[in-house]
Amino acid sequence: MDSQDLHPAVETAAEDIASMEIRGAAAIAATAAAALRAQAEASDAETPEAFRAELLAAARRLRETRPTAVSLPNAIRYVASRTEGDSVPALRESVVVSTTAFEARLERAQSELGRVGANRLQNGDTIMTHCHSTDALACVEAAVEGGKELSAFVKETRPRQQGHITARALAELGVSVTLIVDSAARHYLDEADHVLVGADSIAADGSVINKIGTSGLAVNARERGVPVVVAAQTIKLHPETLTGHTVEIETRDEREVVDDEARAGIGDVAVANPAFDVTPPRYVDAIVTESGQFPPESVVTLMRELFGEEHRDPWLDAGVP
Ligand code: RUB
Repeated sequence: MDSQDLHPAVETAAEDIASMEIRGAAAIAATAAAALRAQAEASDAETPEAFRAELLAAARRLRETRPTAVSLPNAIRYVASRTEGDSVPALRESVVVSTTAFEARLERAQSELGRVGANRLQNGDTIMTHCHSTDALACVEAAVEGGKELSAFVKETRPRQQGHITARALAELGVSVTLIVDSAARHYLDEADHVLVGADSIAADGSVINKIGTSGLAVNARERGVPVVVAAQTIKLHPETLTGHTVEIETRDEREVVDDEARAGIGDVAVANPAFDVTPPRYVDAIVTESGQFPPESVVTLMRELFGEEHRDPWLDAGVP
């Protein structure tokens, strides 16, 4: 099967994820699950083998869009490991059931981790945020629902300025928001009680991979004595790092940093645009998940529990038809 046989919903989802129309690790995972369901529901495959081949092609197309957010392969892994049956209708039904269960689980996990994260926030606290994370926002939402009043320094987050989304969302929750340029973060850290960020991937050693700039913020926060809290559902745990793999850091279009006209004005320079960076565990105080709060160094225990020692991607590993 080749790409033109993919269901349009898969192609649209892949394009929306690649262009960041849909962005943020949790939303990417939910979109991938819905696209797999659309592919399964619309399939006119005549044999189970043909059906599986279609799903495999859809999974590959979705996975190639953004390499850093592990929620995407984890979503595919979740669905693939539950795709079973001897006939096309049975296989189709299993994909519908597992993708729907996956979406419900994502939502549940986010509100559960929100309640855990909210316990760290005291009435009158000030947080500092980076990028836009729905997991981090869930902690604030739960704290506000619990009657706590909060303030926030919101980093704008160059180059795509996802901080604007965070600023709007926090203001709608009734949080008192101050939007700042990224380079003002250290200046205001003395006034912050917590740095609260999300994650795209968490490695077995407790390293946190999140939007570029997170690691610098964490190092500054450590120097200032401000705790760094990472809100991340367990879908962000990267099972392949248990066996020594590293997390690929996505590099994006240089024009996100500087447009062609401005660049021509600058002259002959290189431009680099890495989308994410790695914060070593020593700069992270806590990882808040739906299963509770963990020091980064102990997240490996949770990973082993959830993923076991085998980390095959049934649809994605080499050799699978
Ligand atoms: C988004 C980003 C977010 C994480 C977590 O980067 O770094 O902090 O994805 O988000 P981008 P969530 O805008 O490049 O996708 O908590 O919503 O899963």
